[in-house]
This record gives sequence, structure tokens and C-alpha cells, in this order.
Amino acid sequence: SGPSLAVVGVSGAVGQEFLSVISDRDFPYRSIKMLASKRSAGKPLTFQGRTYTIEELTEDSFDGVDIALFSAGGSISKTFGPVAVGKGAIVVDNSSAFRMEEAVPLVIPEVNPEAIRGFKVGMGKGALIANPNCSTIICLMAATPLHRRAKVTRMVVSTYQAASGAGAAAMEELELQTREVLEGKPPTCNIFNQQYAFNLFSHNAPVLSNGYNEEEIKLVKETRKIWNDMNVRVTATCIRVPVMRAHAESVNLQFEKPLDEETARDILKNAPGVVVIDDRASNHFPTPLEVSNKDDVAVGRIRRDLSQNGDHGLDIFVCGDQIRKGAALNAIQIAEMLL
Ligand code: 11C
Repeated sequence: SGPSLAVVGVSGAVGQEFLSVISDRDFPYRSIKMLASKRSAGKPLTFQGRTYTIEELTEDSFDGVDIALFSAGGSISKTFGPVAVGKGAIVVDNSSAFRMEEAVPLVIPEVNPEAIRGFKVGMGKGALIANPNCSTIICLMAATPLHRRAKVTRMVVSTYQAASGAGAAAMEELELQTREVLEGKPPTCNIFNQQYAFNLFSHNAPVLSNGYNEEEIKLVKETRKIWNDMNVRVTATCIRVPVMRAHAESVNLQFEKPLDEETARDILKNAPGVVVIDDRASNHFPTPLEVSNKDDVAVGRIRRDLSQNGDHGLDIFVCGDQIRKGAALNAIQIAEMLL
């Protein structure tokens, strides 16, 4: 029993993680279609003791599908998302294709579940729901509980983003380059146009005429939409670092109401999906490795922002698994809300 599922982009890093999360959380389903591009079609895929054949994604893929989990890039979502909706499926889309469309809810279940109240499998029509960008999800998991208490007026984010955000091929390239550099060979640069191993660089998203890159603008616009607050001021600098699968973010928060660091720490300790790692004595704070393959986002370095008077500013450091809470887990949590 349970809904019939389709996983679009099943051979990608997030597609594979959809399956792991479905298993880990015992997500119920009566059938599951493994969909991918022509390149992967026909290959066998074993999941929960059954062998499936990966099918090529076509216009006919969504007959009888209740929930379609998409993670195959924006252009696939743009083409096939509306097809799936037309067939009555609820699409949970991990791409940026529909996030800023007014009629499409942009959801982090711990943050704005109200955005999909009333969305249910069996409601008689299809729908699109967007999964936010991974940097936004990880940032807002930590910032929202504080925002609820003291209202964030301004947020300054600096990211340290992992290879996984650019897909499985980028993770492979990081590993390959690391080996090549250690062996004194020139690094293979297929995914990024510069050396990645033992280096870091400005995020690879296209740079706009105002000097921001698209990844940074996603943090600005998605935060406003998720918090339903068009006045919150957000700025970001996004950097790619040679880490495999978890993003780190330094976040400076300015509040309308006072919020001291002890209260903030207590709020974060009690926040769902958040763990506090904030051990000053041992200099132990969140790291990408510690959160890799974990569901929770870790927060530490919780401290008063010395640059302003009083208790209206805090600095925090956040780490979260990009493939899991930044993508697949968040999408499956959305799917759970549809049941
Ligand atoms: C990264 N956040 O880490 C990006 C990748 O809008 O879903 C995902 C881009 C998106 O590189």
C-alpha cells in the first residue's frame, strides 16, 4: 500500500539519495518507477531486494503516478514537470525551475509547512512543489528558529560549498584531481574550469551584471519567499570548497528584538532537525565531515555580534549534508506531508 512513486534522475547523486532516504524512513509505496535519461535506461537497479530496470523518461512515464520526485536538472523539470502534473501527479522538484513561481510552494517542512497545507495524494489533481536550494535549506534550518523569536531584519551569509552541489561528476572530479595533484600530474578539469583539489573558488553559478552569482541570489530570493517576508535584507557570498558532500555557512543575523546568545543556544537545542555543536573549551564546532550522511543540520560558534551594541546581532556557523537535508531528505519529508 501507499502511493505510486516515480524518481526522475534516479542515477544521479540526489536520485540515489532519494532511494536511501525512502529506505531509511520506511516511506510507504505501492510501486516505484526508476526514471532517467536514455544513457541510463535499460540498466538494472536493485532497491529493497527487488531488481528494477531504469526506464527512459518520456511523456508517458507518469500514467498512474501519485508522487514524482524530480532531480534531473532544471530543463528536464521544465519539460516534464508540467507533463507529470497534467497526469495528476504531485511533483516535488529539486531544481530551480519553478521555485520563484508564485503559485508554486517552496517548502522546508520544519520552516513553512503551512505552504502545502491541503496538498494531499488523492486530492484529485496534480501539483508542483519546489524544494529550495541546498544553501537556503541549510541556512534557514538554523536561522528560522531564531527568526521566529526575534525577527531577522538582515542576514549576511558566506558559504563553503561541497562538490556534491554540482553533482556526482563533480565529486568524482574532486577525487580524481586530488590523486592527480598528489602524483604531480596536471589536474583534469572537466566539470570546473580550474583546479578544485587543494583550492577554493567563487561558486560556479553564472555571474550577473550586479556582480552577484545566481547561487547568491537564490539565497536572497528564496529566503524572502519561504519566510513570506519581502523586507528581510539578505546578502551572500558563495564559495566552492574541496569538500565532498556537506555545505558549511557562516551566518550573521541582525534582529528586530533583542536575543542573547544563551537564549539562542537554547532555542537551537530545541529546534527540530538541528543539533548544537558549540564546545568552546575544546574548540569543537560543526564540520562538514561530522554532518555527512546525517539528517540534522549542525550549528555552533553561537556568539554575540560584537560589531553592534546590545543583543540585536548574532554570528553562527552551520553545516548540513547537501545531498540529504539539502536535497533528498527535504523532498521526502515534503512527500511524507502529502500522505
Ligand atoms: C550547489 N546549490 O551547491 C548548488 C546546486 O538551484 O538546486 C543546486 C542548484 C539548485 O552548487
